[in-house]
Amino acid sequence: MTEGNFVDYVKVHVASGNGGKGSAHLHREKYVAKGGPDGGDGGRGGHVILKGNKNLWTLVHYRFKKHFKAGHGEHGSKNRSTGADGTDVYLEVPLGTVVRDTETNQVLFEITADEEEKILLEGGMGGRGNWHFKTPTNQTPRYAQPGIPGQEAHVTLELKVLADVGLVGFPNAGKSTLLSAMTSAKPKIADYEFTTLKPNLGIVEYRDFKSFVMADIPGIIEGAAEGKGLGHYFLRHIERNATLLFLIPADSKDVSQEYAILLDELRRYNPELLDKNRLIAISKCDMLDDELIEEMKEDIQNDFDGIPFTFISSVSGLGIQQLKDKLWVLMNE
Ligand SMILES: Nc1nc2c(ncn2[C@@H]2O[C@H](COP(=O)(O)OP(=O)(O)OP(=O)(O)O)[C@@H](O)[C@H]2O)c(=O)[nH]1
Ligand SMILES: [Mg+2]
Repeated sequence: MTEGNFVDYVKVHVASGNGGKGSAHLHREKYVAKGGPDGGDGGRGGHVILKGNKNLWTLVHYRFKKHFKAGHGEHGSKNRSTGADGTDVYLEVPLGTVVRDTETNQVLFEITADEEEKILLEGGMGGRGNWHFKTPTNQTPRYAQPGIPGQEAHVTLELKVLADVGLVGFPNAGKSTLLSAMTSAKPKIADYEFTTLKPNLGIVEYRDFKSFVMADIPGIIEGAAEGKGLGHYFLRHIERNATLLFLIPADSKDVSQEYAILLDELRRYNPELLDKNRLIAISKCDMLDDELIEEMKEDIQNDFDGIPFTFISSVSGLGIQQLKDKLWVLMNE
C-alpha cells in the first residue's frame, strides 16, 4: 500500500429513493356498473445502505465517485397491483469505518464486521392505494396516498485502521523500515523526519501460514498533543490495534526518556491506549555489538516497568523472528 492510495477520509452525498404514489384507480369492466376502487400501493423508495467488506482496506474507491442515489419506488396501479420497490444502493466500506453527519460531525454508526449492513437513509414509504380507503359510506374513494419523499444527507466516512499491531515511535526510529522487513509492503523510507505522512499496512506472514496485520504510522514527537510535528490526530489509526509495538532506536540519546515521552503523548491523546499490550523494540541494533547490547539491557531494565523489550535490526535481521514470536504471544493473550 503506497502513500498515494491510502484514503482514510471522504465526504459523500447520499439520497434515498421516493416512495411511489398509491393509485386511485377505479375498476372498469364490461357489464360491471360500479367496479369500485382497485388502486394498488406505491413501492418503497430504495435505502442507502453501508456494508462492511473485509477485503477493502481504504476508502480510495470514493475518491472520485461521491454521489449515491437509490432508486424511487414505482407507483401503484390497477388491480391492486403494488409498485416495485426502488433499488437499494450499497456503499461498501472497510471494517472500522466510522460514519458521521458532515454538518453536525455527529457519529451515526460504525461498521466493524464483514457483511454487516446498516441503513444510512431509509427510502420513503410507498403511498397506499385507494382500495384501502373504501368505507361503507364512501364506496369509491378517489383518493390515494402520495409516497413519502426520500431523504438526502452529506456524510463523512472515516477509517480507523484495524491492524493487530500498531507501530509507535519518534520520526526516524525505523518504523517503516521494520514494516518493509517484516511484510511485503513498500513504504517510503528516508533519513529524515516525517517521511511517513499516512499509515501503511502490511501483512506479516507467521509460522504455519498464520498471519497478522501491522500498521506503520507517522512519527510522534514531544508536544504532538499541542500540534507539534504532524500532531497526534493520526493516532486514531492505532486506537483499535490490539498491541502496540514501541520502536526506539539504539542510537537514541536517552532510550528511557524517549519511551516516557511516547507514553505521555499517547496518554494525552487517549488514556485507553495505555491499556493495550505493549512491547518495546530497540531498533537499529546492527550499530551495537553484543557487549553493548548486554550493557544496555541492564541499564534499561528498570525503566520499562516490566514491559517486555527486545533488540532488533531491520537491516541485519537480528531479532526479527523473535519479535514476531513475542508479538504473536501478546496478541493472543
Ligand atoms: N542501521 C540501521 N538503520 C536503519 C534501520 N532501520 C531503519 N534505519 C534507517 O533509519 C532511517 C529512518 O528510517 P524510517 O524507516 O524511514 O523511519 P520511520 O520511523 O518510518 O520515520 P518517519 O516515517 O519519519 O516517522 C532510514 O535512513 C533507515 O535506513 C536499522 O535496522 N539499522
Ligand atoms: Mg516512516
